[in-house]
Order: sequence, then C-alpha cells, then structure tokens
Amino acid sequence: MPKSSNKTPKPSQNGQSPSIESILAEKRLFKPSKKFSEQARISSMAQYEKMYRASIKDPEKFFAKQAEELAWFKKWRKVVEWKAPFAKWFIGGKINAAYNCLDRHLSTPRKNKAAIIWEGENFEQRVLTYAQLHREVSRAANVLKSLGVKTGDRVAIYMGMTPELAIAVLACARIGATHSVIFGGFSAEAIRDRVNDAEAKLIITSDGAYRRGTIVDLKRNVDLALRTEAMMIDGKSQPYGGCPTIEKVLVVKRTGQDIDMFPGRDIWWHEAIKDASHDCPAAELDSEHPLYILYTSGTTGKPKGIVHTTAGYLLGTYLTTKYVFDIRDEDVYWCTADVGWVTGHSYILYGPLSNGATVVMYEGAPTYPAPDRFWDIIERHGVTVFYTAPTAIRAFIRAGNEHPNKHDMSSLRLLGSVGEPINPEAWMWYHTVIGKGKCPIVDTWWQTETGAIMISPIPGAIPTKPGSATLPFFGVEPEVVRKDGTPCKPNEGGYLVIKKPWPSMLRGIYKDPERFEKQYFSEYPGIYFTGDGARRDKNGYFWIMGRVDDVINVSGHRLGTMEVESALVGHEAVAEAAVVGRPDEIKGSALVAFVTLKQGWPPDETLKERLRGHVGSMIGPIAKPDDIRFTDALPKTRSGKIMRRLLRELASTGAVAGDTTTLEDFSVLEKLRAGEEE
Ligand code: 7RM
Repeated sequence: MPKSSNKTPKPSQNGQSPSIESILAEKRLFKPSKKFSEQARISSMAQYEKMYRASIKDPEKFFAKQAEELAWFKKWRKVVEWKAPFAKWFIGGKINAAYNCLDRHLSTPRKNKAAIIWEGENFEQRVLTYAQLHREVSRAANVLKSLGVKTGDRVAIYMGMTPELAIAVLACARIGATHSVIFGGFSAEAIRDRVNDAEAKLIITSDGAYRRGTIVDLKRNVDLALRTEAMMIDGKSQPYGGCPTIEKVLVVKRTGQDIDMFPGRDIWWHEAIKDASHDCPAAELDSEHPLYILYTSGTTGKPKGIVHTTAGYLLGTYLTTKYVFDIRDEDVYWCTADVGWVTGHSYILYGPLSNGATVVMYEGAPTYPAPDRFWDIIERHGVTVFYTAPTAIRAFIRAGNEHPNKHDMSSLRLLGSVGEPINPEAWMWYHTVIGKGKCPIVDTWWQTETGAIMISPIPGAIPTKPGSATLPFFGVEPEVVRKDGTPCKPNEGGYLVIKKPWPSMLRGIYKDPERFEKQYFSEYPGIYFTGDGARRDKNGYFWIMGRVDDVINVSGHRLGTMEVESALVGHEAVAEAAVVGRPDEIKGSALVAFVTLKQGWPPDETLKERLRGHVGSMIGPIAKPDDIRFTDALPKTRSGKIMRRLLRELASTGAVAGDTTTLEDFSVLEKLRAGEEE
C-alpha cells in the first residue's frame, strides 16, 4: 500500500453514502442498441473478448498488427522491451506524430475535410481543413527552426484554446521538439517551475485569452515568470530567478490587448510566420523520441513531469479513439477538455487527428454567455460524439433541463465521460436528457500517466452499468489487489494496478527516474500502481472509487494536497497547513485547508481571502481552497504525522467516527470540533 495513504478504499466515494436511486441505477444494465452495434467497429461481446484475449495472449503480435495502421518512415525491429519499470516500444522504428496526424491524410479524400472546427467564445468561427492545418503547422515549424529550436529541445506552450495552440503543439511534434503545454489557468509561479524543470528554450503564448467574458492576461503571467529582478511578495522583497533557459517568447495576437513586448526576446507570431515557408518535412524520429512532457500533481509539493514518447503514445491514442469513440469519417467529434490537460492532448489532438476525424474545438467557458452554450454548439455543428467530464454534467443538472431541451441534439450518437468517477444519477441524466436514451455512454478511466484510455466500454459491444468504467481496453491487464498484492475477491475494495506494460504508458518522470520508480513501481514491485481504489464486480466490471493517495480530484483536475499546503506555508502568516478533500455536489471534491497561524496574525475573513489569493497566485485559481479553517493546532500522531483521515472526516461530516487512538493530543480534536460549530 502507498505509504502516504491512510485511506482504505470503500465502496462509496469520499465517505458519501450512495442514494437509493444511485444503488438502483448501478444495478441496471444497458445493452448497446442493435442499430448502434450493427454499424460499430466491434459489434458484439464475443468480438471484443476475442480481440482482448488475443491482445493479452500475445501483445507483441497484437500491437505489431495494429501499428501497421500508422505511417512509418522505418519499421521497428522489436515490438517491446520491458525492464521494469522501463519500457520501450517499437524499437528501431522511425515515425513522426504530426505526420500521422496530417501528411498521411493528404493523399486521401480527407485532404479537404475539416480537421478543426473552431469556435471562439465570442462566436467567431474558423475551420481548418487537413490541408490547411498541415500548411499552418509546417509554417510554424519553420518559425521554430528559425528561432533555433532543434530536435530534442523543450518548448513550453501557455495559451488559450485557439487553433494556434493546436498548430504550436503539432509544429513541435513535426520537428521533434518536446512540447510542455502549461494549462492557461496556471499562475506565473507555476509557469516558472514547469519551464525551469523542463529547461525549455522557448515559450509560445498569446497576449491574452477569452474566458467567461473576461480576459486572462497570459503574456503578463509569462512576463512575471521570466522576470529576474527582486519582487515584492507579501510586503517582502524576494529574489527572483526567472527562467534562465528561455531565449525567446513567441506571442500570438488573440485579444489585441496592450502588452509589453521586450525587444530581442519577444516576437509576434503573425510577423514571424508571415514569410515562413510551408515546406517543412516531418522529422524522422525514433519511436522512443520524447513527444511531450506534461506536469501533473502528485503526492509531494512538486508536480511531476510525465514523459510520453512518440510511437507507443500515438498508437494508444489512435487505437482508443478508433474503438472507444468508434470514430468514422462522418463524425463531428467534440471533446470539451482543455489542451492544457492530458485529455486535450490525447483526445482533441493526437487521437482524433491521427484517425482523420473532424474535431470541434471551443475556446471558452461552458456557460458563456448562457447555460446552454454546449448544447447550442452541439446543435449548430451537428456534433455526433461528445466527450466531457462528470463535474460539467453535474453543473448542467443543477442549471436545469430547460437548457438542453431548447436544442435539437439528435445528431448525437455517442457520449463519453472522463476525469473522475461518474455517479449513477449523473450517468442517468446524461443518458436520458442529453442522449435521449439512444446513445451509449463510454465512461473512460485513464490517467496522465497512462496516456490513453485503459478501462472503458467498447460502445457497440460491452453493455454498460451506470457508474462503472466496465472492462479493459486491448492489451491492458488491470487488477484490484489488497495491500499485500494478492487479488481481491469480487466486490472487495482494493488498489487498482496494471500488471503489464502498454504502448502509451509514461516513460518516466522528467529527470527523476528514482521518483518514477518509487511512485509507480515500488508498492507492488514491477507492477504499475495507479493511485486509485477500485472494486471489480462478479461480472468482472471495474468500479473506480477515486484516489487513495494525497491527490484530490477537484472538478476533474488533479491537485496534490502537498502542493496546496506548500503554497499556504509559503505565506508569511502561516505556521502550518493541512489540506483535505470534502465531497462536493458539483466539483466531486472541494478543498478544505486547516491552517495554524504564526503569532500575531488575526484569524479573520480578510486573512482567509488573502490566503486564497496567495494560493491562486502560487498555483492558479483552481487550487484556491473552498474553505479555510483556522485552528490552534493540527491533529498529529506521536511521530508527528498529520492525521489527515481525521481532518477529512471533520471536513466531510463534521464528526470523527474512526479510530483516534494514535492521536498525540486529544484536546486538538475537541478544539477542531468546537471550531466547526462556530
Ligand atoms: C484522464 C485524466 C487521473 C485520475 C485517475 C482517477 C480519475 C479519470 C476516471 C477517473 C473514475 C473515470 N487524467 N479518473 N477518469 N475516475 N472514472 N472514468 O483525468 O491524470 O488528470 O487524472 O482521474 O482518479 O487516477 S488525470
């Protein structure tokens, strides 16, 4: 069991007891309709089982056959080499991910098909065909080259959801520069940490981004991250190192707002690209060439740079898009994630584009200018496959059925869910109100680390149960195990592990092989530990129960409690902080921070707001605690470890029912309880 964990998975999430409706929904079985199955790529359980068995029996043979569907410059010598925890796939092969997403479609009827249908928050529309996207990516790739970016260099990308974001990512892939996309909601501090860890040479950003009717000052955040002079932080002058590896900043004009441009460092994208040639052959890269780094929260204060390489990742996203979304040429596919998260990497860009699909990309907020924006987009663009997160679904339930009911969404044929467990009520609402009872729902379980979907229904084949991600994808061997590694019995809660390597698995934590091994392969030697709790029912279906480590899933975004805690203790008023999750109807979990103050600081509302603001500026708005509780002391064990379980119980239910015998000072608990009643 993970040492950081003191949470034993229980069949209900976050200590919330499931409602009666939820229990009834869980017991229902939804078979794919005959109409859907007949047209689907995999149209029966028997066909799924046959393919799955083949993929497990001889993964090398299975994946070698599948990999032939990608375009290779040179064929691999060996399919896989596994020296736990290090995997290599398609050794000796030469390939390019951007070539597979673009060039190879140009000799087919897809050439003039829409690759990206983009909609701005203010309703602007841009459509890029595969030929046009190829041209723009090639020009941008030439700009990168002219700025001195070479194969193997790292490029940070900090942008809003505009077509240039997709172009920038694919331009990096084209020349073999490893991209590191930083979500546009992150702060200057977060940018600096990530850029410095990756030692990026270039940042691509934009002046600003439209979000919920306002503007996010992206370039200003980049300027703050890069500045080197001392800065006043909370009234104190603090030395500031900036980002010494950054040579240039490439700036896309989106909002036209006033920004500072530093001569010699900052370059306008539109000026640089004006005369760039659209002729830029895709680099012939090794299968294991690092395609990207994406930072994700873990159980320490420092985010981990998850590394994905080229061929295996591409194959994983290609295959899952093909079979889980059952993608076909007529589809209008829309994944509502931001490219700043792994879901956007895999299921806005690499997966759908390598399949030659038409992708909708939306810039703005789900409820802007009105709560029906998503349904309006589905209707106007004729979206057929729609992929979103449970937190969004729950917010839409609350907003009311009148919003979807205003729109004709009969184009939809398949719905997807990702990011956190979907509660059966939300599943049923999605099924009836959005899918009108005719669209299968694929509840896709996977992680930044897994690169691609791991457990999910195959929509024409696997009957679904609301709340279950059902069965593993081809080549994936998950198991639910006890602390000691022995398999759990049906319905017994345990830890979700994956027993064999798979093509799109992470290849490491950037520059930190020890942490990689310790984090993922040490609890169960040689076996990948997911950090999630799960159970498997008597039909073999997986029910994911959420994180069992100190990672909290807030609105589908992963946050490390340690990360938020270290931001809090970085504030001059804070002596100590402990952050836990509390069940939240919309967000899944909300953040509650227990904070002890240094002498002389008044425990008032003003300070709470300042602390929230401080966390916002250290990490980003998503990490601001929903609730801050000042306390004289935190409950600790005799060895000085904060008893998070008690805090979790306090934050969730206001009471502590569990075992408190290891608590060092019982009076702390009394005080915390008293504080709760105030
Ligand atoms: C794709 C993504 C990963 C964590 C993972 C789980 C949770 C994601 C589901 C889910 C239950 C799902 N990557 N999670 N999908 N839990 N059912 N279908 O979200 O790296 O940001 O997060 O998200 O806890 O470990 S992520």
